[in-house]
Amino acid sequence: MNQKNVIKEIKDNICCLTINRPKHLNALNKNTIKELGLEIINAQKDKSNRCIIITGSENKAFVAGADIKEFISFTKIEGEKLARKGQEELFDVIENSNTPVIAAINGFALGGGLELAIACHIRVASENAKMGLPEVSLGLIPGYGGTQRLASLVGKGKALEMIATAGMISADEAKQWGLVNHVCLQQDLMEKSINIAKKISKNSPMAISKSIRCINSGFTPGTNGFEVEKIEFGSCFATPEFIEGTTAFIEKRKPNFSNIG
Ligand code: DAK
Repeated sequence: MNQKNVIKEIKDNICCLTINRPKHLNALNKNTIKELGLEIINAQKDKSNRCIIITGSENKAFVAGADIKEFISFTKIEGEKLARKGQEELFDVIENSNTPVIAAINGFALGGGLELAIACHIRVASENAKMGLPEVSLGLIPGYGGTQRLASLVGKGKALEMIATAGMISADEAKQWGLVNHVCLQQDLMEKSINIAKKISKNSPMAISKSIRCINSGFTPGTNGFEVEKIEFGSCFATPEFIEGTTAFIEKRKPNFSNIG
Protein backbone atom coordinates (compact mmCIF):
# COMPACT_ATOMS: atom_id res chain seq x y z
CA MET A 1 0.00 0.00 0.00
CA ASN A 2 1.23 3.51 -0.84
CA GLN A 3 2.28 5.65 2.11
CA LYS A 4 -0.03 8.62 2.54
CA ASN A 5 1.65 11.97 1.90
CA VAL A 6 -0.68 13.75 4.31
CA ILE A 7 -1.81 12.42 7.71
CA LYS A 8 -5.07 13.76 9.12
CA GLU A 9 -5.93 13.81 12.82
CA ILE A 10 -9.02 15.48 14.27
CA LYS A 11 -9.29 16.31 17.96
CA ASP A 12 -11.39 18.90 19.81
CA ASN A 13 -12.80 20.14 16.48
CA ILE A 14 -9.30 20.97 15.25
CA CYS A 15 -8.10 19.24 12.09
CA CYS A 16 -4.35 18.68 12.02
CA LEU A 17 -2.75 17.84 8.64
CA THR A 18 0.84 16.57 8.72
CA ILE A 19 2.88 16.48 5.52
CA ASN A 20 4.50 13.09 5.65
CA ARG A 21 7.59 12.82 3.41
CA PRO A 22 10.32 13.06 6.04
CA LYS A 23 12.98 11.36 3.87
CA HIS A 24 12.55 14.24 1.39
CA LEU A 25 12.22 16.86 4.12
CA ASN A 26 8.50 16.96 3.31
CA ALA A 27 9.16 18.44 -0.15
CA LEU A 28 5.96 19.07 -2.09
CA ASN A 29 5.51 16.79 -5.08
CA LYS A 30 2.42 16.87 -7.29
CA ASN A 31 0.62 14.14 -5.31
CA THR A 32 1.22 15.88 -1.99
CA ILE A 33 -0.09 19.19 -3.36
CA LYS A 34 -3.20 17.43 -4.61
CA GLU A 35 -3.76 15.43 -1.41
CA LEU A 36 -3.26 18.42 0.86
CA GLY A 37 -5.59 20.57 -1.25
CA LEU A 38 -8.31 17.89 -1.08
CA GLU A 39 -7.86 17.48 2.68
CA ILE A 40 -8.27 21.25 3.17
CA ILE A 41 -11.44 21.25 1.04
CA ASN A 42 -12.85 18.27 2.99
CA ALA A 43 -11.89 19.79 6.35
CA GLN A 44 -13.74 22.99 5.42
CA LYS A 45 -16.86 21.09 4.35
CA ASP A 46 -17.08 19.43 7.77
CA LYS A 47 -18.49 22.31 9.81
CA SER A 48 -17.47 20.66 13.07
CA ASN A 49 -13.85 21.54 12.19
CA ARG A 50 -13.26 25.02 13.61
CA CYS A 51 -9.60 25.37 12.70
CA ILE A 52 -7.02 23.59 10.54
CA ILE A 53 -3.33 23.21 11.43
CA ILE A 54 -0.71 22.26 8.83
CA THR A 55 2.69 20.98 9.97
CA GLY A 56 5.56 18.80 8.74
CA SER A 57 6.46 15.31 9.97
CA GLU A 58 9.46 14.81 12.28
CA ASN A 59 11.40 17.78 13.56
CA LYS A 60 13.76 18.87 10.81
CA ALA A 61 11.48 20.39 8.20
CA PHE A 62 8.08 21.93 7.75
CA VAL A 63 8.52 21.70 3.96
CA ALA A 64 11.94 22.12 2.27
CA GLY A 65 10.34 23.36 -0.94
CA ALA A 66 8.76 22.03 -4.06
CA ASP A 67 10.23 18.64 -4.98
CA ILE A 68 13.26 19.65 -7.05
CA LYS A 69 13.76 16.11 -8.36
CA GLU A 70 10.24 16.16 -9.83
CA PHE A 71 10.29 19.53 -11.61
CA ILE A 72 13.90 19.47 -12.85
CA SER A 73 12.92 18.35 -16.37
CA PHE A 74 9.88 20.60 -16.87
CA THR A 75 9.45 22.67 -20.01
CA LYS A 76 8.26 26.30 -19.99
CA ILE A 77 4.69 25.22 -20.72
CA GLU A 78 4.72 22.49 -18.06
CA GLY A 79 6.17 24.95 -15.51
CA GLU A 80 3.44 27.52 -16.12
CA LYS A 81 0.74 24.84 -16.15
CA LEU A 82 1.96 23.43 -12.86
CA ALA A 83 2.26 26.83 -11.21
CA ARG A 84 -1.34 27.56 -12.20
CA LYS A 85 -2.61 24.12 -11.13
CA GLY A 86 -0.70 24.13 -7.82
CA GLN A 87 -1.88 27.63 -6.97
CA GLU A 88 -5.49 26.74 -7.71
CA GLU A 89 -5.42 23.26 -6.11
CA LEU A 90 -3.72 24.23 -2.89
CA PHE A 91 -2.38 27.72 -2.23
CA ASP A 92 -5.55 29.65 -3.19
CA VAL A 93 -7.69 27.02 -1.46
CA ILE A 94 -5.84 27.68 1.80
CA GLU A 95 -5.90 31.46 1.51
CA ASN A 96 -9.64 31.48 0.77
CA SER A 97 -10.56 28.74 3.24
CA ASN A 98 -13.63 29.65 5.36
CA THR A 99 -11.99 27.76 8.21
CA PRO A 100 -8.83 29.47 9.50
CA VAL A 101 -5.57 27.67 8.70
CA ILE A 102 -2.53 27.83 10.99
CA ALA A 103 0.96 26.86 9.77
CA ALA A 104 2.95 25.22 12.58
CA ILE A 105 6.46 25.68 11.14
CA ASN A 106 8.60 23.01 12.76
CA GLY A 107 11.89 23.41 10.84
CA PHE A 108 12.99 24.38 7.32
CA ALA A 109 10.29 26.27 5.40
CA LEU A 110 11.93 26.92 2.05
CA GLY A 111 10.68 27.85 -1.39
CA GLY A 112 7.28 26.27 -1.96
CA GLY A 113 7.29 25.37 1.76
CA LEU A 114 7.48 28.99 2.82
CA GLU A 115 4.93 29.85 0.16
CA LEU A 116 2.66 27.24 1.74
CA ALA A 117 3.13 28.81 5.18
CA ILE A 118 2.41 32.31 3.91
CA ALA A 119 -0.78 31.18 2.18
CA CYS A 120 -2.00 30.17 5.68
CA HIS A 121 -3.82 32.73 7.84
CA ILE A 122 -1.58 32.45 10.93
CA ARG A 123 2.02 31.25 11.34
CA VAL A 124 3.65 29.85 14.47
CA ALA A 125 7.33 28.87 14.22
CA SER A 126 9.58 26.76 16.43
CA GLU A 127 12.80 28.52 17.38
CA ASN A 128 14.91 26.20 15.17
CA ALA A 129 12.86 27.05 12.06
CA LYS A 130 14.67 28.55 9.08
CA MET A 131 12.80 30.34 6.33
CA GLY A 132 13.78 31.42 2.85
CA LEU A 133 12.92 31.55 -0.82
CA PRO A 134 15.98 30.00 -2.54
CA GLU A 135 14.35 29.77 -5.99
CA VAL A 136 16.66 32.29 -7.71
CA SER A 137 19.62 30.10 -6.76
CA LEU A 138 17.98 27.41 -8.91
CA GLY A 139 17.28 29.77 -11.82
CA LEU A 140 13.60 30.03 -10.87
CA ILE A 141 11.32 32.53 -9.23
CA PRO A 142 8.87 31.69 -6.44
CA GLY A 143 6.01 30.11 -8.38
CA TYR A 144 3.39 29.45 -5.75
CA GLY A 145 2.39 33.01 -4.95
CA GLY A 146 5.56 33.93 -3.02
CA THR A 147 6.31 37.16 -4.87
CA GLN A 148 2.80 38.40 -4.10
CA ARG A 149 2.00 37.13 -0.60
CA LEU A 150 5.45 37.71 0.91
CA ALA A 151 5.43 41.34 -0.23
CA SER A 152 1.98 41.88 1.26
CA LEU A 153 3.15 40.44 4.60
CA VAL A 154 6.58 42.04 5.02
CA GLY A 155 6.65 44.84 2.42
CA LYS A 156 8.33 45.07 -0.98
CA GLY A 157 11.84 45.82 0.28
CA LYS A 158 12.19 42.87 2.63
CA ALA A 159 10.43 40.55 0.16
CA LEU A 160 12.83 41.46 -2.61
CA GLU A 161 15.83 41.09 -0.28
CA MET A 162 14.70 37.61 0.75
CA ILE A 163 13.99 36.53 -2.83
CA ALA A 164 17.08 38.09 -4.47
CA THR A 165 19.60 36.94 -1.85
CA ALA A 166 18.04 33.45 -1.67
CA GLY A 167 19.13 33.56 1.97
CA MET A 168 17.49 32.05 5.03
CA ILE A 169 16.27 33.90 8.09
CA SER A 170 15.81 32.59 11.62
CA ALA A 171 12.48 32.30 13.41
CA ASP A 172 13.30 35.35 15.53
CA GLU A 173 14.11 37.44 12.45
CA ALA A 174 10.89 36.22 10.84
CA LYS A 175 9.00 37.41 13.92
CA GLN A 176 10.68 40.83 13.73
CA TRP A 177 9.78 41.03 10.03
CA GLY A 178 6.13 40.22 10.75
CA LEU A 179 6.44 37.02 8.76
CA VAL A 180 5.42 34.79 11.68
CA ASN A 181 2.99 35.60 14.48
CA HIS A 182 4.72 33.64 17.27
CA VAL A 183 7.98 31.81 18.00
CA CYS A 184 8.23 29.06 20.64
CA LEU A 185 10.32 26.06 21.67
CA GLN A 186 9.99 23.14 19.27
CA GLN A 187 8.41 20.94 21.96
CA ASP A 188 5.76 23.62 22.55
CA LEU A 189 4.90 24.22 18.88
CA MET A 190 1.80 22.05 18.59
CA GLU A 191 0.49 23.09 22.01
CA LYS A 192 0.91 26.77 21.11
CA SER A 193 -0.82 26.26 17.73
CA ILE A 194 -3.63 24.22 19.31
CA ASN A 195 -4.18 26.90 21.96
CA ILE A 196 -4.66 29.52 19.23
CA ALA A 197 -7.00 27.12 17.41
CA LYS A 198 -8.99 26.58 20.62
CA LYS A 199 -9.45 30.33 21.10
CA ILE A 200 -10.63 30.61 17.50
CA SER A 201 -13.01 27.68 18.07
CA LYS A 202 -14.96 29.58 20.74
CA ASN A 203 -15.98 32.33 18.31
CA SER A 204 -18.55 32.53 15.53
CA PRO A 205 -17.38 30.51 12.48
CA MET A 206 -19.65 32.62 10.29
CA ALA A 207 -18.09 35.89 11.50
CA ILE A 208 -14.56 34.44 11.20
CA SER A 209 -15.12 33.30 7.61
CA LYS A 210 -16.50 36.74 6.71
CA SER A 211 -13.46 38.36 8.33
CA ILE A 212 -11.14 36.19 6.22
CA ARG A 213 -13.06 37.20 3.08
CA CYS A 214 -12.86 40.92 3.98
CA ILE A 215 -9.13 40.85 4.74
CA ASN A 216 -8.40 38.96 1.51
CA SER A 217 -10.55 41.44 -0.44
CA GLY A 218 -8.27 44.27 0.69
CA PHE A 219 -5.38 42.50 -1.03
CA THR A 220 -7.28 41.65 -4.22
CA PRO A 221 -6.59 44.13 -7.04
CA GLY A 222 -9.78 45.73 -8.32
CA THR A 223 -11.73 44.91 -5.15
CA ASN A 224 -12.58 47.54 -2.55
CA GLY A 225 -12.10 45.83 0.81
CA PHE A 226 -14.05 48.55 2.64
CA GLU A 227 -17.08 47.94 0.42
CA VAL A 228 -16.86 44.18 0.99
CA GLU A 229 -16.61 44.86 4.74
CA LYS A 230 -19.79 46.99 4.74
CA ILE A 231 -21.75 44.29 2.91
CA GLU A 232 -20.41 41.45 5.06
CA PHE A 233 -21.05 43.45 8.24
CA GLY A 234 -24.69 43.90 7.25
CA SER A 235 -25.04 40.24 6.37
CA CYS A 236 -24.12 39.20 9.94
CA PHE A 237 -27.35 40.69 11.32
CA ALA A 238 -30.24 38.36 12.03
CA THR A 239 -28.07 35.28 11.51
CA PRO A 240 -28.37 32.56 14.19
CA GLU A 241 -24.76 33.16 15.25
CA PHE A 242 -25.32 36.92 15.65
CA ILE A 243 -28.45 36.19 17.70
CA GLU A 244 -26.56 33.69 19.88
CA GLY A 245 -23.56 36.02 20.38
CA THR A 246 -25.59 39.09 21.32
CA THR A 247 -28.13 37.14 23.41
CA ALA A 248 -25.30 35.48 25.36
CA PHE A 249 -23.87 38.93 26.10
CA ILE A 250 -27.21 40.23 27.41
CA GLU A 251 -27.73 37.05 29.44
CA LYS A 252 -24.18 37.33 30.86
CA ARG A 253 -23.12 33.89 29.66
CA LYS A 254 -20.57 32.55 27.18
CA PRO A 255 -21.89 32.12 23.64
CA ASN A 256 -22.18 28.61 22.27
CA PHE A 257 -21.75 28.58 18.51
CA SER A 258 -21.54 24.83 18.14
CA ASN A 259 -24.47 23.10 16.46
CA ILE A 260 -25.69 26.33 14.84
CA GLY A 261 -26.41 26.31 11.12
N1 DAK B 1 13.17 18.56 -3.15
C1 DAK B 1 13.52 17.26 -3.20
N2 DAK B 1 14.26 16.66 -2.27
C2 DAK B 1 14.70 17.40 -1.24
C3 DAK B 1 14.39 18.78 -1.12
C4 DAK B 1 13.58 19.36 -2.14
N3 DAK B 1 13.17 20.62 -2.11
N4 DAK B 1 14.98 19.25 0.00
C5 DAK B 1 15.63 18.22 0.55
N5 DAK B 1 15.46 17.10 -0.18
C6 DAK B 1 16.01 15.78 0.07
C7 DAK B 1 17.51 15.73 -0.22
O1 DAK B 1 17.74 15.57 -1.59
C8 DAK B 1 17.92 14.54 0.60
O2 DAK B 1 17.56 13.37 -0.09
P1 DAK B 1 18.66 12.16 -0.34
O3 DAK B 1 19.79 12.81 -1.03
O4 DAK B 1 18.98 11.70 1.06
O5 DAK B 1 17.91 11.17 -1.16
C9 DAK B 1 17.02 14.63 1.84
O6 DAK B 1 15.92 15.45 1.45
C10 DAK B 1 17.71 15.28 3.04
O7 DAK B 1 18.24 16.52 2.63
P2 DAK B 1 19.78 16.94 2.84
O8 DAK B 1 20.66 15.75 2.89
O9 DAK B 1 20.09 17.99 1.83
O10 DAK B 1 19.71 17.59 4.30
P3 DAK B 1 20.66 18.71 4.89
O11 DAK B 1 20.39 18.76 6.35
O12 DAK B 1 22.07 18.51 4.46
O13 DAK B 1 20.15 20.08 4.22
C11 DAK B 1 18.50 21.65 3.44
C12 DAK B 1 18.87 20.57 4.49
C13 DAK B 1 17.03 22.01 3.65
C14 DAK B 1 19.37 22.89 3.66
C15 DAK B 1 18.76 21.07 2.02
O14 DAK B 1 18.07 19.82 1.92
C16 DAK B 1 18.29 21.97 0.92
O15 DAK B 1 18.92 22.97 0.58
N6 DAK B 1 17.16 21.58 0.32
C17 DAK B 1 16.64 22.25 -0.85
C18 DAK B 1 16.04 23.58 -0.48
C19 DAK B 1 15.50 24.23 -1.71
O16 DAK B 1 16.23 24.72 -2.56
N7 DAK B 1 14.23 24.07 -1.82
C20 DAK B 1 13.52 24.27 -3.09
C21 DAK B 1 13.29 25.69 -3.34
S1 DAK B 1 12.68 25.87 -4.94
C22 DAK B 1 6.77 25.31 -9.30
C23 DAK B 1 6.31 26.21 -8.40
C24 DAK B 1 7.07 26.53 -7.31
C25 DAK B 1 8.31 25.98 -7.17
C26 DAK B 1 8.76 25.10 -8.10
C27 DAK B 1 8.01 24.76 -9.17
N8 DAK B 1 6.01 24.94 -10.44
C28 DAK B 1 4.68 25.37 -10.51
C29 DAK B 1 6.48 23.93 -11.26
C30 DAK B 1 9.08 26.26 -6.01
C31 DAK B 1 10.34 25.85 -6.01
C32 DAK B 1 11.05 25.68 -4.77
O17 DAK B 1 10.50 25.41 -3.73
